[in-house]
Amino acid sequence: MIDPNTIKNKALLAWVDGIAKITTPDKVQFCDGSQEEADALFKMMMDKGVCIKLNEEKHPNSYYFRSDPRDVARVESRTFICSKSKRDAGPTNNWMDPKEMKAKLHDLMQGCMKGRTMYVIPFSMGPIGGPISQIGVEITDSPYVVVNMRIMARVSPKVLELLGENGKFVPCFHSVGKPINSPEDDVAWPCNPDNTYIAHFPEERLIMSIGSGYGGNALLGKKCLSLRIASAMGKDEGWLAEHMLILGVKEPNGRKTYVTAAFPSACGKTNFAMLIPPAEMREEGWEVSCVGDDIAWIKPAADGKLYAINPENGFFGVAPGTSVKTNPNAMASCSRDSIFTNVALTEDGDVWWEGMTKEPPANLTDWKGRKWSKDLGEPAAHPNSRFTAPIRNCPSLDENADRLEGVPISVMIVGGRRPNGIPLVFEAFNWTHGIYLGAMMGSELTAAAEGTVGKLRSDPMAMLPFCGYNMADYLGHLVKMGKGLELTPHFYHVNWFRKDRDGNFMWPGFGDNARVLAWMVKRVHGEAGAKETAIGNMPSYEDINWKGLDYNKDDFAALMTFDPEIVATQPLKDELYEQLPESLKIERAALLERLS
Ligand code: OXD
Ligand code: MN
Repeated sequence: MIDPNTIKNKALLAWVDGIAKITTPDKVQFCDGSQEEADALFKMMMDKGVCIKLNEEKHPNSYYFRSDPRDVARVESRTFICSKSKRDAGPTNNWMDPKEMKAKLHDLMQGCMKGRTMYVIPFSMGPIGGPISQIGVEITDSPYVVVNMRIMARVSPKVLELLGENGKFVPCFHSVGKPINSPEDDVAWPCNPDNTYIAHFPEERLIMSIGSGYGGNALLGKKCLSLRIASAMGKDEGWLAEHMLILGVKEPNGRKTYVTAAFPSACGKTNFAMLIPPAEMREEGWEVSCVGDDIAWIKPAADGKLYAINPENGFFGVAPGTSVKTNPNAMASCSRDSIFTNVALTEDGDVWWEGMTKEPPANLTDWKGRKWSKDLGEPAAHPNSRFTAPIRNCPSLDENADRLEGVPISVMIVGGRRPNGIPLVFEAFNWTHGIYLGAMMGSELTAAAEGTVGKLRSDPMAMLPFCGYNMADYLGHLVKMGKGLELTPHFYHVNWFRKDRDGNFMWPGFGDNARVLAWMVKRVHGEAGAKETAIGNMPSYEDINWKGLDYNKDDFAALMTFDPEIVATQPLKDELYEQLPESLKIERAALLERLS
């Protein structure tokens, strides 16, 4: 706990005071992010039946939460960009006039924290004091948010020291929107689904979220600050906030190359970020290390290269499908000091989810708190159930993950879930062509996203739900960012999810994706071949390291074909396409010409 009398930043104190007057909490607590503080909060929540401490032997220092079944995921339909002009929010965002939104929120905020504690969380996205890092302060009435934020961000009194008297921070207001007017209101997972708003004011660098306590709706450092607000900052200040993982590839000769990759939600970003190369490649000396699994902040440095940091300090990973087989590093990351939300509970006080083991253990309690059996016809863990795990637990954490200046980026990857017509990998001819590929990205929807399962959704740079301003202007900013660089990263499009006629995946994926990474890295250093095609440069069979994988030449040839009709499809909304920068329209014309 921080003594408010020690806080020098007047703007912060005035903001907290103003919010407290409107929301009328019982008390205000300034958080220091310490273990003692978290222990006290967990104890308070356990005493109230809000969470369960997991079996200390199986998952030390870890806790289990179940949400209200109406509050289980990000709600894109309730997420708004409130720029002064509608045009600046663009054709892909929900927009509301800032004055109108504030008036609406102001009504909902009246007394909304009654009976609750208001927590004030000073945090840094990125290493504290780093040149790419940013400071935020979240106000919340959810102790669950406090204990998650201390894993996902750097919460520390040092942040306030750095702020000093006049330092700037991004104010992040959050409330579950459920005042305690009578004892019945004091439920385990308070929320207000009928009045949920996740509002962003990019011009003011302000976030206001009310009504939901789950994930990106409530942990405001993540999608709200690190993508929506940061993308708007980046546009004004000449940097990039991307929905990208960051990893390092070490070759047998010891050379290290850093890679970022943008994939839409539910495309295995965490798995790719924590990839372990096949044993035969490891024996040769290949290593992959993790810098981050979701977000990259990227800035040009004085040497004319792009440098990236992971603004986060933890993983908020989708649990189902994660196992010691698919992602041992993720399993190790959440093996202790973690929080689990909406997974299933075993009879000995441990967690389980679909895909963790082939057979579910006996006597599970499901995410809704029911005795679970297969006959229920529903999964025991919610498909969007999560682990919140400290990044320091990741066995493959990169040695430079905490470097203030970030790591130099030589490769950028985009891709999605494409069952048909798109090859495993191809290389863009140049930066602008790469951004074009990112702009035209699409992915098949799975249950984790809102929408129809199996439908292809256009998702430019995987930023569709995360761009804090006009998507067309954002794509233009990306093109521009390549201009002044001494060295632009090589750009690639990948597809791990191609299926054959019988619906089977054609590529093993997971660790074997290291074979694709190895080719990319060699390309960057001018040491691997490629043949030019209409859509980009592609590896031949001989260009790939096949040690330990029996994958024949014909299968590879089939995997690398493309369907010109699918490639030529323009998936963007007409309104967005119209607003695109001319350079991307020229890329499109050139592609159509090459295909004809
Ligand atoms: C996430 C997402 O949770 O992209 O990271 O939806
Ligand atoms: Mn994400």
